[in-house]
Amino acid sequence: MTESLWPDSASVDEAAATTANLINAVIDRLLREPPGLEARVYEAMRYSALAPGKRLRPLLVLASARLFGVARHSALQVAAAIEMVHAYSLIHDDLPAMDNSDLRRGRPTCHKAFDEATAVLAGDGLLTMAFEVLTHADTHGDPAVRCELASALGQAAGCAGMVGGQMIDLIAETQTLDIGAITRLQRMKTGALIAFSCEAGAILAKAPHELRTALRGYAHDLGLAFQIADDLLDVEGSTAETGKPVGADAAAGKATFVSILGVERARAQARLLVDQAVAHLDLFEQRADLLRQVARFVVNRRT
Ligand code: GRG
Repeated sequence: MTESLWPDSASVDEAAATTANLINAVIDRLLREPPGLEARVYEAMRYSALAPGKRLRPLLVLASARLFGVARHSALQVAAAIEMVHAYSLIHDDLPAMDNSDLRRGRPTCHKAFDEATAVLAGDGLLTMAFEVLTHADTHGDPAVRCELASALGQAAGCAGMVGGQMIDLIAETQTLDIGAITRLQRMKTGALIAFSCEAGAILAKAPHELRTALRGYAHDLGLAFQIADDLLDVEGSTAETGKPVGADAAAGKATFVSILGVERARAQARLLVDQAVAHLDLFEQRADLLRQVARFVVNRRT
């Protein structure tokens, strides 16, 4: 059971450290390099997926799965699959055709360490493997649950979610968006995968509708708070803290929550969203304390 992953009294830092170790071990196992020439794409996938990151999405999966006593192996497989999708999105986002970024997670980006074609393939490999993992019989005994996981991830990562949001983001480089359009963009680009991470435990547990709705409400507010924190870090953070170039949004002339609201109002909005996110968890009483802590961590983070 997921209960045994960390003690009830674990702080968010302890739970995050445990999550990182466990998820890295699962990804390491899933991405074992084969002997053939295709080993190069595995090497690039490992380079990006195992690079040091917060593992926020896996932490959300494990914390939500724990609410329902989901089997540890199922939760870890799903958490690893989501982290692989996240790693794919970062690889493709950094490509010259998109953000053209040289630094990610404190290291040269995948296309710099390898080459552009290999980076495209590494992203493709991670995305497709995530679905292979979710639909593997080993992940959950019930085929309907596996099907629902794959369908929900497809919606979150695809054109109705992350890919669609990224498309709008690219358009935002040449077209000014208002706050409503930016909110929708961010909800799709980063919020959808965060929402799936929070709901995955409920899907695995076949949890009742009202509990899933509560988690969705939490995730919705958390996703926007996360994005505002990211925008604030782009203005106030340093490359040493974030492991990626800062000031990129302003340099690209992109409207963000911070450019529209200003630093103070954006910070206040992020705090308000966290309070709202936490309020959605009342139904779970003290069992959701870790998710409450994660919400606070998301807006106070410096990385
Ligand atoms: C290429 C389809 C496609 C999508 C890319 C997620 C994304 C869409 C782009 C990433 C660009 C970016 C910096 C978005 C802001 C929010 C975000 C996803 C930050 C990175 O996530 P963290 O902070 O990173 O969780 P770590 O490295 O800690 O995992």
